[in-house]
Amino acid sequence: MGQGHFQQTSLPLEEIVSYILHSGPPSKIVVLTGAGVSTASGIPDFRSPTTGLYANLARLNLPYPEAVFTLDYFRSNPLPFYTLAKELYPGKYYPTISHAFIALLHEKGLLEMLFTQNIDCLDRMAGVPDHKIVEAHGSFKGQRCIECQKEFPEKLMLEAVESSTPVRCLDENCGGLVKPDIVFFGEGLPEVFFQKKDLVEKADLLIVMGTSLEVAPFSMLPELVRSTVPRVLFNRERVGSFGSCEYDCVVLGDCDNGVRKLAEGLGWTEELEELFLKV
Ligand code: CNA
Repeated sequence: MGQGHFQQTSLPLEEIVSYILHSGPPSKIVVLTGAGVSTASGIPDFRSPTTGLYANLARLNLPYPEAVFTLDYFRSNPLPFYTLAKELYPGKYYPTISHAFIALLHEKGLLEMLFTQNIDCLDRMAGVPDHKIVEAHGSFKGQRCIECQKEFPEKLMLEAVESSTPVRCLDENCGGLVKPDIVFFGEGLPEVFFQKKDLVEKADLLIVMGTSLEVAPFSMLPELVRSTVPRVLFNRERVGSFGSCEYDCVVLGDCDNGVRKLAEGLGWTEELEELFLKV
């Protein structure tokens, strides 16, 4: 949604601190994340103007940047995807303070669910357990043939990604290309996304971090919260409909700074920094 179509409002962060500390406390916090929570770890996002992946894809000779994540293009030329996969593959990067903050919410019994668009598995590495994460766009956790859907061995996938060499299904009768279980444009989201999205409707607090909210249907999640529920945005830019609701709190800037401010208000600084050092 374009900015300026509505009166933009923002609650001060102190109001959120006091809501968490004194109104219950809210036990159902839902967190939504995107690539921006991982940029501080060194993984580029998609859409940041000069540092994002889309701004740096010229060397891959793509017809348009998103082509790298479309099945039709992948079928005709899988090399650009494998080149990018090498950059994004888990194992080279470490969680940020924002990931640690989500893990801390879990430790405190306040995290209802994390919905992430990220495919980097850094939330899990920070200590958020599997059952509290919905990877809306899949992840590098598994891989399969795009034609017959047969699973492919992880070790061979790792070698393929390391050498940026596309691999094919081990079934000789098929021979389809193999890709990690990340969701391409035009593919359906994992069933779990639809099963769990009612948790957003029931949330007592929504925290959104590091996403442009450009990709549907994920981008619709912030619209599902009840009208009296506060929504907090930690992002470098205002996105989606943030600022249009009475209980929105918009904190512009790096999300690591935003969560540190929130943790400070809550008196959690020491625990957060300790948890961050451990991950
Ligand atoms: P995006 O469209 O690139 O948007 C990123 C947003 O985060 C933008 O609004 C930036 O301004 C903002 N941002 C960047 N760095 C920071 C920061 N340090 N602090 C605060 N805000 C910041 O990425 P989305 O996640 O919204 O788009 C959805 C795509 C991106 C998903 O399908 C992902 O799979 C995909 N992606 C994931 C990764 C990853 O797993 N780390 C990396 C790159 C892309």
